[in-house]
Amino acid sequence: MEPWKYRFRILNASNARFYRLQLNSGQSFFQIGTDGGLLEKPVKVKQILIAPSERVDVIVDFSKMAGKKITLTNNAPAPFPNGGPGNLNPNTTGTIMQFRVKVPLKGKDNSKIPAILSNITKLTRTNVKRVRNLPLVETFDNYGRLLQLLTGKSWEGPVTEKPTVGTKEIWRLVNTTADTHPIHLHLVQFQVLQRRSFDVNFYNRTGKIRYTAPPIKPALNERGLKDTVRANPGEVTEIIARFGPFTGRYVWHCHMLEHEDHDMMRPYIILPKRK
Ligand SMILES: [Cu+2]
Repeated sequence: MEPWKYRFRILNASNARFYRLQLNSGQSFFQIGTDGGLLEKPVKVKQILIAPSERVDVIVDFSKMAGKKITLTNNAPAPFPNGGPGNLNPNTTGTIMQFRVKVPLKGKDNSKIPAILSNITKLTRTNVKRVRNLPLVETFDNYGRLLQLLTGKSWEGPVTEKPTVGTKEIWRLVNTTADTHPIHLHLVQFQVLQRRSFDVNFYNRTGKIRYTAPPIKPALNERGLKDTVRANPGEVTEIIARFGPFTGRYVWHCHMLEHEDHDMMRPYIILPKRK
């Protein structure tokens, strides 16, 4: 590599593993994009957490690193976030790749990261057509195997999420399980509104959300267009979307392969406007 800035588009294509990326040089990343495009402003971060199917668009500045070797590392536990350190080996899953800045600069580097990258219209709570509580639950099937479900229903169950085309909805992902699930919606790009801890036992008994802490805003590098969001255990993750522009049948699912296959995937239907 040459000693200047490089742009990397990173996709977590693992079945189930999360990565918390860091550069062992202590350098920051400049994150410029999320799943659905550019952020409004670059966000300087020392580490980047990325779940299966999430994407990040980053710039790493190697301009002062001529002759250096820089390793991209991972320190996310598996399963995330409560897995033991035994599942993270610094020599295998803890090491991702190495950059060697050993090619001389070919031309003058005048590049700058723009201060403003895009303009994202914030979706607000006004005129929201519907707020849905959508529990993520874990149980066992008839053979004693783990069964993960969205809203307690299987893939074959009747469709229950039917937004009308062009309307805004808030989906509350109520995670009663012990894992973070990367929840992915087809067709739409959504925005993350907030995450908030709730009383899981109370919810399991009554089906009602009792919050136990104030809401937390999404991280600065999540405040863009997203189609996959990390729904953490014991938290209600609120996302907002305008459903469209097409009608029809789509899906939403956890993007961990072993979860979506058994059976954390549900159809949803975008209905036409009523005449
Ligand atoms: Cu999952």
